[in-house]
Amino acid sequence: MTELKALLFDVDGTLADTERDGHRVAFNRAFAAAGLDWHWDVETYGQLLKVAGGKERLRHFIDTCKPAMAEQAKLDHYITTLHAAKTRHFITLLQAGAMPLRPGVARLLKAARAAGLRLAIATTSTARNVEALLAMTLGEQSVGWFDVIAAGDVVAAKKPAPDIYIYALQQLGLSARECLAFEDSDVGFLAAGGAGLKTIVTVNAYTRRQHFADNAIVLDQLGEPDAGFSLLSAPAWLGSTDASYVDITLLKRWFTAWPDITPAVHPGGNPQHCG
Ligand code: XBP
Ligand code: MG
Repeated sequence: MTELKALLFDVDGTLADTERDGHRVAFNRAFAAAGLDWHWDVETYGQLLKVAGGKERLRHFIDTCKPAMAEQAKLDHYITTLHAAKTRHFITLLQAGAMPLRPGVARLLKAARAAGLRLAIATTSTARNVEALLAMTLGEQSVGWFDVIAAGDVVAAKKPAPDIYIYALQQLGLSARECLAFEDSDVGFLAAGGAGLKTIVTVNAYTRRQHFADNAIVLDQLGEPDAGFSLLSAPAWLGSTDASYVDITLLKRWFTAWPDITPAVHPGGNPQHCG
């Protein structure tokens, strides 16, 4: 019987609801500071989220909506500089307390540590953003709770490619069969599944209507003892559950019953928008 040894967490949308009022606002503030008349409203940003990675998202936006700029020399350098400014704005928003952890996250992380489970991060965002979020919400020492923080450009291929999860597993020295992953989006679910990871999805306003494979456990949140989750989608093997919040006992029960998964494949393609 394979033993559960580690939990791998996505960050944006999973640990905290960081996209609509965090990253999106930070992008818009960086655009304004750069003298650009670009503004990503909530709906447009929701479309752009199909492209993981802030720099990749900027490049996609320019290629599809700002063709005159797309031919600009040193565009990659321009994007990198604009993205660095955006990250500074994001950190400022974090430090103002704009992005608390989602329900159940702090409780589950602490319970996992108490149960001797290892913790890792697998995110498209930057390590700097992750460390700032953890320090702001759980204290500086919480960065050390994670054996691995696999973030951003440490891999070339961003989610939905599985590379960031494969890298995190390699750094942990564990196989996917010994772990569980937590994600919020179809892009992230495909990345984790592509690495062979059984994945629990906690959706949010941007991802609630996305489609997840039939083998996904989809919740509206991890829940708390006094505020339970809603089970939005579950594989047949899960049957009925009287649980109302995700704790280590429930995770181990699901992990033991979970049939081995076949890696999911992303259908490919990027969204059109230019709102
Ligand atoms: C979601 C992403 C990130 C953020 C923006 O990351 O795709 O790109 O939207 O952060 P996660 P950066 O994998 O944690 O869901 O601008 O730092 O990329
Ligand atoms: Mg995410």
